Amino acid sequence: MQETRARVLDRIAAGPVGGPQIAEDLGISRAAVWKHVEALRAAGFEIDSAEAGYELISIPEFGGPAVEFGLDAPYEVEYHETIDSTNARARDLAVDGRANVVVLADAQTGGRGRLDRGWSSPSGGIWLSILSRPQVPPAQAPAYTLAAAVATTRAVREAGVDASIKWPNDVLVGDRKLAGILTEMEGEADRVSWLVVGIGINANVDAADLPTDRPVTTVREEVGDVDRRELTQSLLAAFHELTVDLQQVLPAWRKLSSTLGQRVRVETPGEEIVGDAVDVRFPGSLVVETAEGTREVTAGDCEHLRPADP
Ligand code: BT5
Repeated sequence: MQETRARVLDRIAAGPVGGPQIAEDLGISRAAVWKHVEALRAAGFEIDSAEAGYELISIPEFGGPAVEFGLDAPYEVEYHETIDSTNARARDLAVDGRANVVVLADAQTGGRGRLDRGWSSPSGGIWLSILSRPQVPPAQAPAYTLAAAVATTRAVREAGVDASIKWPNDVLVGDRKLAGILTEMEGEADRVSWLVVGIGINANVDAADLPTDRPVTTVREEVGDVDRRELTQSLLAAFHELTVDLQQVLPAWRKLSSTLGQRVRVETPGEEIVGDAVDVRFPGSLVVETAEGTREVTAGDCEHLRPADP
């Protein structure tokens, strides 16, 4: 949201406050205040103008201004009712030189998973991509994926969903997938140029509208519909807080992961590794004890095996 408009909104939220008072405090004209109020109303903020001045009655349920209002993280939020892919849009913004932008959508028509897989994104979900330019080497990018999984898991747990993380980036309830993360970046040998962390949460959607090739679930199925604005704000605040100091990520991830202690099969680009997942190491590799010794796996698809599986 434009900075002056955000300040007008903050004043009204702390109100009731008269237009002339806002104009004086912010050093703008009364006409400008009125224009900002009209724009806020058009964005869905219900603002009463009574004798005591402007009063904030309600905020929109979802959308860019709604998520930005009261957000405890330094992101601008660009909202789309429908978009092909928030990751694709965030990449375009990266090329334009932007940073600290969250692209958020109600629905995606071309949502993407890893390795060119598709990602179903019907209306009612939380589909978002966080564009940032962290001053770190590209090798540390996996820590952001783990941070996103932690932030997502914390946020959905606050909403009452019993979620945990399957290495590296799946948020599951039991063995059913609730959310996925797709991290993309561009960088040189020693520094990330831009990083896009895409997070898709099956929030207020029916599981019947999602693919059936793997077990899936939604917040709606688990606990009923959630306040998407609150969930998104909580997720973004947690992600920001974790990524300010990446050393916090692994301890937080270990606490929320269901992979550690499990027998796993990891499909890596070159081979299949089977063993016991014993730890995760910075910036995000999985340590697996196999029959041939200890392996550290940096990327791949992980499957939890039941003890009886070969
Ligand atoms: C992921 O890929 O889990 C990463 C998903 C990232 C999606 C977000 S939404 C916002 C942003 N914009 C984008 O375009 N993408 C990101 P992967 O681990 O490869 O899982 C993909 C597989 O999950 C598919 O092949 C399906 O089997 C399954 N799948 C597809 N849609 C799903 C959904 N909504 N919920 C659960 N599973 C799904």
